[in-house]
Amino acid sequence: MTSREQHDRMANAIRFLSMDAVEKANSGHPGLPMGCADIATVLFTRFLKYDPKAPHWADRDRFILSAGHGSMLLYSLLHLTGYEDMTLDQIKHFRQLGSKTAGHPEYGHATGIETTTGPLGQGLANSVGFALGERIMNAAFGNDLVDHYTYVLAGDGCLMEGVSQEAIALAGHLKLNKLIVFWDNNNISIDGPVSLADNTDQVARFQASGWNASHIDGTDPEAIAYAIEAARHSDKPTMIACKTTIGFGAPTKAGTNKAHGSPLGADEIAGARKFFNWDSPPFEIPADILDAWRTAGKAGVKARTDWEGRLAKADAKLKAEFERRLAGKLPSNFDAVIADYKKKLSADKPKVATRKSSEMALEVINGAVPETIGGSADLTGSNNTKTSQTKNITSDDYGQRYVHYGIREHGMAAALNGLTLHGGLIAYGGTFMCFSDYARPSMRLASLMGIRSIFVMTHDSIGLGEDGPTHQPVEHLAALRAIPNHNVFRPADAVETAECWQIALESEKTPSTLALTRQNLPTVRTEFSARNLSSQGAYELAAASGEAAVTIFATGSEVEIALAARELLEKHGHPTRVVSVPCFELFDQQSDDYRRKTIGNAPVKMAIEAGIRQGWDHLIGSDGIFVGMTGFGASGTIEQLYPHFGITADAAAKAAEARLHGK
Ligand SMILES: Cc1ncc(C[n+]2csc(CCOP(=O)(O)OP(=O)(O)O)c2C)c(N)n1
Repeated sequence: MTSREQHDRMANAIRFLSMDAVEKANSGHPGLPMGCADIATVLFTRFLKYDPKAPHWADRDRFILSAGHGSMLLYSLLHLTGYEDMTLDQIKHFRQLGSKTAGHPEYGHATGIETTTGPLGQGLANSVGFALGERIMNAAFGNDLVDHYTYVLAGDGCLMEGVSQEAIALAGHLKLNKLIVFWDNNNISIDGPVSLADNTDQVARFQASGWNASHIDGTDPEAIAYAIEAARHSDKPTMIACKTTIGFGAPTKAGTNKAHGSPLGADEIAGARKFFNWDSPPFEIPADILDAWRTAGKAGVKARTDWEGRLAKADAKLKAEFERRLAGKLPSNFDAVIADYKKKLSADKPKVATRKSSEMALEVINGAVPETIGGSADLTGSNNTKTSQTKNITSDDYGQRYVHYGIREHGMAAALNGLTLHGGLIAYGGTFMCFSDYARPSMRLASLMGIRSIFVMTHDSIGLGEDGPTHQPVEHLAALRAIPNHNVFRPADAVETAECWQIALESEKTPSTLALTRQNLPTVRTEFSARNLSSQGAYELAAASGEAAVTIFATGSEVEIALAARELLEKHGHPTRVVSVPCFELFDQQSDDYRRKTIGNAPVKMAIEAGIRQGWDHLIGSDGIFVGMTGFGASGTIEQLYPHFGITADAAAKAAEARLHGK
């Protein structure tokens, strides 16, 4: 049991490392670590189950710093408790290029960083996925292997962001009782007191969403411990409103926004040294305090080795399956399953919407890959995300595979990231493509983190018809393609859809978006190819009858139009080839040779896509012909809309001929 004095000195070690690192970097946020040091110390010395020597231990508790600007709190904790890659040198190089101690915690930079945070609210929203992932894995593998908590530290900013409400409501609904959130209730944000912009009764708000919530003194270690203990035995998620002081200990800046996001300055730090009676020079931790921290960091070794013992003794099949899933590897027969399915599709030649093709592919995938977790933001019947294997996950039954996320696209996308990061699961979720805008902040973070979240975006163009321009994506393909490390797939038929799903599942370090149609499309890949042609990003689907005069590039629903335009042009004596382009990003990764060959030298290059032109010039050149959208869509039938916007085979063929004739 740590004495109060010992606790204080341990907490002060966090405070001084944070102050010193921000000071040396000449930028950063000292206020949060100084205010929350007591909470962090109690959690990491008395409750959190972790082992710095085994940072990836599957059954560790997760700690998520949702208020990512307070990154020095996390870096200090990782250093003090003995994470090997979080050296003092890293702390001294806080925010410097190439260091692990980035401005905000970045997943993959250092061990112990469970998710990338900084965009406020994301960590909190991820945590719903983490906590749900724990319950799902627990249901699959039992208490012996999976039984851990998810702790979150969130600030006023996290709670003000809209995504927090989506997350809180979902967690309350699913009764994720092993989710414990500390709210750094310090009344201060950047502009000044929180009351400038918000007067929400946060405790009442959480309670209204099905949480336990109560106020405590966030600087009183016993109050913190008592609240955590109670939270761990709760049947609901818990929010602990911790009254703290931003920049606690800084003589004039504490309790003000001046302590939020800039170095305190030499005078304030000198004052804090006096206040805390801390006479060590910058970056030096008194040996007894460092020892105490390192001892705390070893407390989880027994729990970890006990767990390893249980895993070693587990049923061999269960153990192998657990390890496969945690390693993120697909079942060994996966490729064969997809190949068989593709063979069948090329023979059957179904004429279905790609959202339906996606459901058909998922029926095969979900049968072969037990770790997929499906879901939709209240558009299940439209997104076709549910299959025979995926029954509803409820607060009474986490042993199922489908999440009704409610009308919460952003919360869903953030939860998908949390499920993915938890490990052992492959999570996908659907909405209308137009509402990818509502999910985009989390989609971007999936790309930044390099994780396998999968976003199913149906109703991917004006082809959705009468719902009109509010629902018709126009710029969304370009906008999503603009995100680095994000595979945006727009398959043309059932075969390409199966291939794109296969790539999405196999892309362990890249999230995927599947853009899928509402309208039916014929099978264009009528000849079976064992190779995944979509994995090249673009490939010649139909060759020209002679030396190509025209190359038409198209994606998704417009491949059918491109093929019809080709027919017309060929009939008029213009050899024309069609290149299907299911994924820009993958095409960009091909060899120069393949790219050159696929783009070809036809004098006329044309692209057909029912979206905006942006991004296409790198295939068709700035002088290429683009048949697509130049503004918003309209409400009408699909049969009216395509001709209305000039996206037809006839219009495409005429445009190509005009160009061939020099007009
Ligand atoms: C989505 C998003 N919007 C804005 C910011 C910029 N920002 C960083 S911290 C902050 C204020 C946060 O206030 P609070 O959570 O109370 O943190 P504290 O001042 O207590 O450290 C803002 C607006 C951000 N990081 N993320």
